[in-house]
Amino acid sequence: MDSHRKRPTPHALSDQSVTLDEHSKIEDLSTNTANPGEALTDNMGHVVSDDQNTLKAGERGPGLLEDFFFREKMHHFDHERIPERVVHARGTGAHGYFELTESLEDYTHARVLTQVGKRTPVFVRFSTVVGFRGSPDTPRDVRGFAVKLYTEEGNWDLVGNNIPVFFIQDAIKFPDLVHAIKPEPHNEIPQAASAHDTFFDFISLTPESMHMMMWLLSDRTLPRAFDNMEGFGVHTFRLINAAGESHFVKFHWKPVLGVKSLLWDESQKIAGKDPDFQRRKLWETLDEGGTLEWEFGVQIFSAEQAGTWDFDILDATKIVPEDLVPVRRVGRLVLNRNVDNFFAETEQVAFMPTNIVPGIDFTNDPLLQGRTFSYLDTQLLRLGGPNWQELPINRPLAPVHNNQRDGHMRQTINRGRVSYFPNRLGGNKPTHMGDAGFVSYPEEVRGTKRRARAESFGDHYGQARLFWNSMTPVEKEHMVKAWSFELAMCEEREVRVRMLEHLARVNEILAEQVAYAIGELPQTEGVAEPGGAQDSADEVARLAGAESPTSASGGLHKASALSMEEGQPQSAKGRKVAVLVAPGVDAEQVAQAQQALKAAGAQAVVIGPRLGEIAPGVHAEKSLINSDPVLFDALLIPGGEASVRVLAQRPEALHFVADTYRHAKPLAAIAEGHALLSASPVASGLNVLGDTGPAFGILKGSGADATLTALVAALAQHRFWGRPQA
Ligand code: HDE
Repeated sequence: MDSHRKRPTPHALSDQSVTLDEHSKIEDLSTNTANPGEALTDNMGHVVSDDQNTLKAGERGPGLLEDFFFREKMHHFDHERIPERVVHARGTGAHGYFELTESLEDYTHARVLTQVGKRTPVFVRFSTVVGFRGSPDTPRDVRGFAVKLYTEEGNWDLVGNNIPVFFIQDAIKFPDLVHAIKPEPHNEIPQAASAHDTFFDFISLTPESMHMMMWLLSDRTLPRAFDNMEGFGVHTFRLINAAGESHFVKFHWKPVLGVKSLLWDESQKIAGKDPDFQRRKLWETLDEGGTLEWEFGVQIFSAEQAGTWDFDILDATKIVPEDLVPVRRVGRLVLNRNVDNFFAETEQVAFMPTNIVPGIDFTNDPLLQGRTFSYLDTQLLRLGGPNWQELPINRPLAPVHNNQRDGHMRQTINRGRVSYFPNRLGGNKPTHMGDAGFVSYPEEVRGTKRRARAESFGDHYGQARLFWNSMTPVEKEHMVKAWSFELAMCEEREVRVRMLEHLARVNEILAEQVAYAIGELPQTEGVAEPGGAQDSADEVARLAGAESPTSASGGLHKASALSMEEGQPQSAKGRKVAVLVAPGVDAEQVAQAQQALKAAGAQAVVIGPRLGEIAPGVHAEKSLINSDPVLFDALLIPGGEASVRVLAQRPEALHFVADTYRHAKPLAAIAEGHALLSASPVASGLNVLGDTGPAFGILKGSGADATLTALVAALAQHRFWGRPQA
């Protein structure tokens, strides 16, 4: 631990001090919000008489140039678009607050990390990376998790992802990576997908990406909802305390509802059935008064500790396993408010890793160093000029005083004649605060100028193996399928074969199964037929033992907190259950289901053959025509003989049973409802409809109460793997 000058008491900052609470940013934004109002006006406040007809010389005559109402309206419309983000174009934002529950004052003097109980306003934007602004929410992709904290000491942006590592070690490779993964430039295909030649061509020549690739092709990149994913600051940062001592830190967001994923088949179907799936979920939750919540965690370690590990903490392709440094949970993030206007807030918000506050600092991670340039640079193009910091969503709550002036669309009206320093005319204000301001950690740096990569960055496979070893057999099987899908989509055999060589260096069984799936291996005994059973017992058993020796992993063979199946919180909260009804349905059972699920924080969505009243007191809010099993977490079929008879005649209802079954989600049927399960070709004939059913999440009860209790528990369990397939 290095010790440097003690930080002075910031008495000189007293005129700079602000006191904030969780509502401060919303109050600040409200000075710019506008309501519809009464009379229609143009932008200059002139009341408009008729906005539907242009001014013409005679009813059938030519338009007149003097029609300033028309020209202004059309001019504004013509300029409504701004460039979308070059990456992370598709995103969704929300407001909330950050609350510290445990002080980190031993490690940092940042007020936001030392004032326990303080609620700091935040704006968070979740995003996919590759797709265009209008692309669906659910492709296989890394998710951005960008948090802007409007702290008393200025904005702190923690611009992270839902994966703790990155593809490359040095920022200079970022444009290549992004060019390779974006749609191919000659035909702009494919949209929002990594499964194509240019991406895997690049990856096959960039072995440092193999750890990240294991995460990318795991279920981590198919999050069910925003609050079912973790967030990571990725890089190692520094914390500096009041005594000037430095520690290293990794930042984490842990979802209270646990990390949960969709299946690949669901993700693909949802992209068509509801491209706004996650955006809508967030919107509806907050609109109904709900919240999304994460715990804030830190892994803090010293330079001495880091010196004992066989990987470099400046290498963004490596994690610090939680078994080496446990995550201390010291705060929480709560999202509780939708935006008022998507463009003004979510689209115009500008995140920058360089927005940090005193007490936090960068490290020499060469990826982070490059990011410190790119984000500032990109805002100029996207937001059009140097005054984008003044946009309501971007401006800090901490006061701003400096000598910067003018530029496009300047909002601030700076008083006085002084816009330089030093000055006598303005009493030398605003003043430099010396050590009471942001001071970079005075790390001693020495070296020969070189374009080089440190040797300590040289192990590209060790942590990829650690990740693979840490997966459950089912997770491994999903990864085999994901790799098989992605490589099968590559048309160039050379690319596929090069990738197999890298896979073999991670794990031979993984490589062998993928090789078989993409036709690079003849039928061999012991290799399961891919694409058959969802989780064929053979394949799963074989993968259970498929492990590899690790390196660059701090001596660990497996690491905790990597699997999404183990150690995650389980909760029925936020889950949506499809309740299939038709005339004659047992209305009381429907009401009981609505109540029981609501009490568990879940939601029953009544789906009928058509919308409206289906039986006394039973209203269908969705119909078989505009709903689909992939949009729900479970299926419930209430009793009522006539109802079930109608449903059994509808292919959509049978499809509900089939897909819910195939996707390993809970299926519950009460009394006569059992008949719909038996009517489905998928489940009929399989012994899961008997005694073994509950183990597979097939819940058949004669009464509502017991079935609903079992359903709530099954929802929390999320998936039931290993169901026999017809
Ligand atoms: Fe970004 N990244 N990035 N990135 N990134 C952008 O900035 C960049 C990286 C991340 O919701 C851009 O304003 C470089 C890692 C998020 O508005 C751009 C490198 C991580 C968002 C940019 C990286 C991220 C961005 C595009 C390699 C996780 C969306 C628009 C050195 C720690 C923020 C913009 C939002 C956005 C550059 C790598 C996270 C071009 C050069 C690693 C969440 O500036």
